[in-house]
Amino acid sequence: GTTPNLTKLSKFMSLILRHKPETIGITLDRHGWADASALIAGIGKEYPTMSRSMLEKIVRTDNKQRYSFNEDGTKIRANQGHSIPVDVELPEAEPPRTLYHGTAQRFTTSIDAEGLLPQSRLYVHLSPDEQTARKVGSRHGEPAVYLVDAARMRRDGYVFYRSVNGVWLIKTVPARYLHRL
Ligand code: HQG
Repeated sequence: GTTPNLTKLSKFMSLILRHKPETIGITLDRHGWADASALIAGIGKEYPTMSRSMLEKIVRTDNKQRYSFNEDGTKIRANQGHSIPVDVELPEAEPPRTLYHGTAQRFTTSIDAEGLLPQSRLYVHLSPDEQTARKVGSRHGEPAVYLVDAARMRRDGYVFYRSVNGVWLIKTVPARYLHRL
């Protein structure tokens, strides 16, 4: 059906626009933009149903609003989640007093010792509510959720960024600001 197909295409787009553009022989500029026509042509080699209208539909309907077009629609990028070092011009933002991080239970010993590290990505990803965090954690196994004392981090000078799709990003979260729920 149409819906699972779009999900599959969106997953493939995440791989290309966040991690491995070389998979389809394209590059990203330093702000993470890919040429939309090149992306469509590249994806089309693996998935012949790919088209401009399908790309627009994916961007419009993606359940986490993962992608954005530039103003004239010639370029496209992922809003967050990159492992390759691009600057998507994230705005600094004032976080709510508490944020959440969902992870797997098996990572908690390490997190309690080292705090949250970005691992393969550019930033640690934080969620605005516990339920979202639990979902994020479930991707990795039996979930565990941490409360992040964002108010105290702000007082201590940490900078938070908010991606256009509402994900909170920060370089690291030392263990002293974490409380396991
Ligand atoms: C864990 C999805 C051991 C961290 C989601 C996480 C998100 C540590 C894993 C976005 C650690 C990295 C990102 C430490 C952190 N020791 N483990 N010191 N510090 N970790 O996938 O946050 O659907 O790179 O807890 O919704 O799970 O792709 O990060 O479990 O927004 O759009 O290391 O990806 O969005 O895993 O997910 P990930 P994440 P999309």
